[in-house]
Amino acid sequence: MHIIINHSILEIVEGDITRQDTEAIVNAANEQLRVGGGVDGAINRAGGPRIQEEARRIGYCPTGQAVITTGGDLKASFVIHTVGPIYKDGRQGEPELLASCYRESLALARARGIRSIAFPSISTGVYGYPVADAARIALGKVKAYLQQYPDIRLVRFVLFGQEAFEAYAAALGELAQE
Ligand code: AR6
Repeated sequence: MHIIINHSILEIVEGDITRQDTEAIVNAANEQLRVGGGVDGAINRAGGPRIQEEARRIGYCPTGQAVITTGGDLKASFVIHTVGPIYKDGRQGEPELLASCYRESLALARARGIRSIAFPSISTGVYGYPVADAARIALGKVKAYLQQYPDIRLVRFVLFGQEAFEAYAAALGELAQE
């Protein structure tokens, strides 16, 4: 399922982000950039130790920001690590911080000349962000970015499981109507 924005593709698929052949994939990291569970654990397992070695040298990433490392053994050349907000009640700046994750990840990709990128659903696992709300923010932010900067040609959301996919499909349907 996809929509076209300018000349770029914004698509959603159900699957495993570690298998994607986009130039970069995005990791849902923590501020310490220490290997955790969820998608972070999966990316580090599949990509091997070089990713964590570089992340360790970088050392820290504030919530809402993004840093970049090698993709190690992954098909993707780069991993962009962004730190989503831990969800409390939605009134502690979580929407703005989540939007910032997508904006900062795309800005970093663009600065490196990366033209295709895959995102997981940031913050909606261990960090507890309600997936329907997160989907609207994620897709809305990416759409706005691609409208402004057409040089990234493909943004793919790789959703883990049917529930996440359906939430993103509903949000993408809403975007397509706008
Ligand atoms: N491919 C795509 N999505 C995945 C995969 C995968 N292989 N595995 C899990 N997901 P989470 P967060 C989905 O918890 O909420 C870590 O410990 C998952 O189903 O990975 O931002 C970090 O180190 C969910 O929809 O990230 C941090 O401490 C989404 O990825 C903390 O978790 C995000 O879930 C970050 O929590």
